[in-house]
Amino acid sequence: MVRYLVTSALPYANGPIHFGHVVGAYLPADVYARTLRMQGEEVLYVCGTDEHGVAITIGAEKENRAYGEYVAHWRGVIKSTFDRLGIRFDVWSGTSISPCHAELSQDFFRRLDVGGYLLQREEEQLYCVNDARFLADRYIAGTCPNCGYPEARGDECPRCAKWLNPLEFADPRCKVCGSRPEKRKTRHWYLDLPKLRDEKLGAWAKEHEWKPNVQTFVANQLAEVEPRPITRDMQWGVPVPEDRARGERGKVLYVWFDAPIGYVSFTREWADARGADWQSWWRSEDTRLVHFIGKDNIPFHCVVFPAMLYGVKQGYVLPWHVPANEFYNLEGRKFSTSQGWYIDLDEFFARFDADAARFYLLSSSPETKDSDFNWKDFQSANNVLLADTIGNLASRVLKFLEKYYEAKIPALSPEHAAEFDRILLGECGAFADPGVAIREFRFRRACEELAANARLANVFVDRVAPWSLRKTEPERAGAALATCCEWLAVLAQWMAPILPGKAQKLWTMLGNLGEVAEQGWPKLPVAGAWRRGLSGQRIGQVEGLFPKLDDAVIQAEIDALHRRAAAKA
Ligand code: B3M
Ligand code: ZN
Repeated sequence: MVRYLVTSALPYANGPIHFGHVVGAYLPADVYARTLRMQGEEVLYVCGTDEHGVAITIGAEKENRAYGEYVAHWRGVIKSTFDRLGIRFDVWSGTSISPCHAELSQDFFRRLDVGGYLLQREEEQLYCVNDARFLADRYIAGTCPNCGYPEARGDECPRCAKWLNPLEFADPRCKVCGSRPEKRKTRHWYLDLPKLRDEKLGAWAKEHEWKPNVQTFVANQLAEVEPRPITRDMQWGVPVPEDRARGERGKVLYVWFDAPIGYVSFTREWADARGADWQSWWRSEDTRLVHFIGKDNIPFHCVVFPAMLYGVKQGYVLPWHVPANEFYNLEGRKFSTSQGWYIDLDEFFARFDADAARFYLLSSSPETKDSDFNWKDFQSANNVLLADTIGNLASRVLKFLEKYYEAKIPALSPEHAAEFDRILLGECGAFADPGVAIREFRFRRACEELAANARLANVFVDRVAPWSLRKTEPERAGAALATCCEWLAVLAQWMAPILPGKAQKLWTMLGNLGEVAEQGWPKLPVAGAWRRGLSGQRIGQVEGLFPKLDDAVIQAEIDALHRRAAAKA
């Protein structure tokens, strides 16, 4: 049987995550996993933090904290943001703590080396005599040879954005101690990507029908691919395995080499904890491996990691889909903590509802081009699509039952059922199963369809007008309301992956027991064969589902954003 192995890019344990990350790689994956589960598929959703690399060692050193303690802090902070957003992984771990991660990463290196897919090359790099270490890119400062900016970093110039080779600095400086480093020879390992492309990846990449943005990118990347260095001279990371080091010391695997192996080691950690078989997930033709990522991670997920998975010759599956998103901005500008252009998520969740945020983020997500979080659009998604459309449908139907039908779902004769099916399913417009769009990674569309489905049900209510029928034809009015309740139950199930909290609330308000997410996935209703038979059921406590957001509340957020950015500037 097919199984879905779903991953989200492992966030760096180096700072908080923002809505740009959330909408790029986490929220769509969570919705995808929840939907497939309701549809009866076997799904495993894997994530955790990426905890090695220079960005992290510099971050920790700045704060004078031990690396392990520093990454543990961010691992926890990031996880709590995901918890608040209702993003639920089956396993959450970290590359510096997962029990088999180092060993497995070394095993990948070893097998690639034995298989002839690694090259060793000697090169010159800057070495700080004072600190007795090689300086990886960001540990070096100097004057930009391109624009003359005196504080350029070893990897790029923050002023002119040019990628730099630190050997070109006339005045290189060690960022740790300020002394002038010297050039020394060092040997590094490179992954022979051209060879892996010619053997396998080139043909494999052509077999796929991925999103056009991904497809084009990968084709270009493969055409000009070169061997890539996969080791670094530093202490923090997975050491190059001794039996393959050929006398070299003080070298670790490059962070982008070990990080994606985290998907495998975290799966193994999950499986070991419950006596399950991790190999049936990673080494089985039945597995569909789906990587949710932002577009900057495409090369590693579509070229480098597949090359590694193939090169170890262990029967690993290669990715089935890589639904990469474009970039997400905030009110027309890049999210930037240092420039004050961000949304503090603690403050956000103190004031706003997580489900409303999920819905808005998905309905504005950068699926085919860059897009924006925009406060006014958030307000309108909440007020118009959620409150006026979905919330209003639920509350007008259920409040009426509370008031005039002793809080019970009324009876429904076969004649009335047939009449109302004709109207609801035939005359109000075409309903859409949002699960279809979700399986195609079209989350914006799924959100539109949820709202559109509720809108059509509102058309039904307006047309049949049970409120005015109640006095003249009480049975027919009751039957119409029962039809609405049946419809609301379907809607609650369809809402569950995107709006898990509100879907459960609606489900319970209808008087249903249990978890809505465990009810399976409803098919598109067909006349005469879609009702579950709710008549006679006592409804639950009726409450508003989506409180409206006032202009003043939204304006205050916009003002605060601009004030914070001005203060930083
Ligand atoms: N740590 C995330 C980033 O580039 C990076 C992803 C790793 S996925 C294996 O922001
Ligand atoms: Zn130094």
